[in-house]
Amino acid sequence: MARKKIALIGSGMIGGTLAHLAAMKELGDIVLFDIAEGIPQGKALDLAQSGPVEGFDANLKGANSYEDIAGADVCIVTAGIPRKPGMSRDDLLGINLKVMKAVGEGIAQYAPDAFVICITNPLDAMVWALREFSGLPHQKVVGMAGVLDSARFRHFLAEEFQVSVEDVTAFVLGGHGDTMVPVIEYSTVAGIPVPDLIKMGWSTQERIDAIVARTRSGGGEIVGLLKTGSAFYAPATSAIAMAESYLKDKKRLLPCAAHLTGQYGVDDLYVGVPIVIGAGGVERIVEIELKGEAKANFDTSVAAVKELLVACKGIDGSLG
Ligand code: A3D
Repeated sequence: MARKKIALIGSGMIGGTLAHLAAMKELGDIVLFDIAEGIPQGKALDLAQSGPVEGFDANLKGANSYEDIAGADVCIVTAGIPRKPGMSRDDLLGINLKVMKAVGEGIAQYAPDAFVICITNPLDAMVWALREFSGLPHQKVVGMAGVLDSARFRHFLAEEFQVSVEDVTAFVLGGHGDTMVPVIEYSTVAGIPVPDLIKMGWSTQERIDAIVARTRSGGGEIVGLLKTGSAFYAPATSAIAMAESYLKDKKRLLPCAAHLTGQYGVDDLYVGVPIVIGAGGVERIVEIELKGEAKANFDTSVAAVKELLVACKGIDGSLG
């Protein structure tokens, strides 16, 4: 069987890390694409030279032309600019919307059968716009945010409970932004829900509230520390988990930004919800019952995503 082909659109911090992970996991041959000349070629060569030491077989190629992504099975999009300190994800809107137009058209022309994972911020608006510009089926275009936000929540919970991260499951739903919704009722240690652990004296409501708040501003915390860009290791790992589920038809249930058509009372928006990713792309949208505060937070989050789409449509009339 021929190797799969993975196209990374954007070869910056996340793009390079994606290439490294995809090569180490032997997910397929890799094309690093960027508008910057030399960067994708340099990263591809550097990574290829790590192959003999690591023992992976993968062709790595750097490219500045969309022709090179032809026939890709998976495209992971990080093209654009990342947040700088003091900049909100929404400030990025105008610049990255233009980038999504170019990327969407490139994918439509050269890799129309690909499973596309968008990472570029502001995520929920960019994945929607990328789908519109590319014209690909909705089930083949998803956004990465929930896996990362949930991983941050899991990391903080594992630290709080002093247990292995492996045994902590967590759900962060809604938009990727300050309104994201860490759902504590569905977050567990080996199946024991967090509210039960609070009752058992493992933590207090106040401490969990602080963890929820830290998760919500998890990206900003890293931007503040790095000063020159945003997180890239965990975002790349999260997108690779999604790509792997598609390529290997693993049917993992992961929180991702998916296109909703009535689920959760939302129509024609990309919002973070649990989905099953398999060979068909988004094979199922899982509708869990959200109550009380979680429901209110989810609705606030949806309203924030809607506002972003109105802004996108204002900037680019073709998105009407
Ligand atoms: P960075 O290292 O700047 O890489 C972006 C790359 O995109 C650069 O190499 C640019 O040259 C390239 N680029 C710019 N315009 C184009 C274009 N038109 N076509 C092709 N390539 C282009 O950024 P990064 O890798 O750190 O982050 C990439 C994106 O991911 C940013 O928008 C971040 O805000 C976003 N991000 C999202 C999350 C989520 O959880 C959703 C997390 C972290 C970062």
